[in-house]
Amino acid sequence: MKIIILGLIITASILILYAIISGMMNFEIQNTDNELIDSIYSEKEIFTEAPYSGNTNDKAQHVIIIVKDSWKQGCEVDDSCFLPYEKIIGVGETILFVNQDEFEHNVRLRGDPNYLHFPTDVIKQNEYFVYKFHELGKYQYHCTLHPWMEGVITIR
Ligand SMILES: [Cu+2]
Repeated sequence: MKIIILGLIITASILILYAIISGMMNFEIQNTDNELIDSIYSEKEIFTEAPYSGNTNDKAQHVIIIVKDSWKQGCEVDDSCFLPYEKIIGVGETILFVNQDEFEHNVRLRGDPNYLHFPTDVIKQNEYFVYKFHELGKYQYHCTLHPWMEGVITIR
């Protein structure tokens, strides 16, 4: 009987510890995005918003990076053309896309002829735009100039 109770206490402790650690990790991931977003907004001599871009004036909550040298084929091998490759966010949340490559890129959802940064057709180096996602779903997106550049956004 004592052994069973001891076992339960140990199991509960491990579960609680796991919850605390995973909670801290989530916080860190969120925090990393926030720091990057703040630096993109504040370093105006480096980063500029693409003209007439995005579908919101809300501050960005999440970031997707268009990775340097993704204009060259090869980044698709380890899903590193857009980072993170898959982004999971909530309904009504915003993502800032920033182009860290020297080449121009665009972002288009599969099956949608409009750019997310409509009506601007390209995002230049160090330009960004912010897009708000209103509907649940799993969205695949790509760059039409470099079709190997793909990513996934999940809204839940
Ligand atoms: Cu591209």
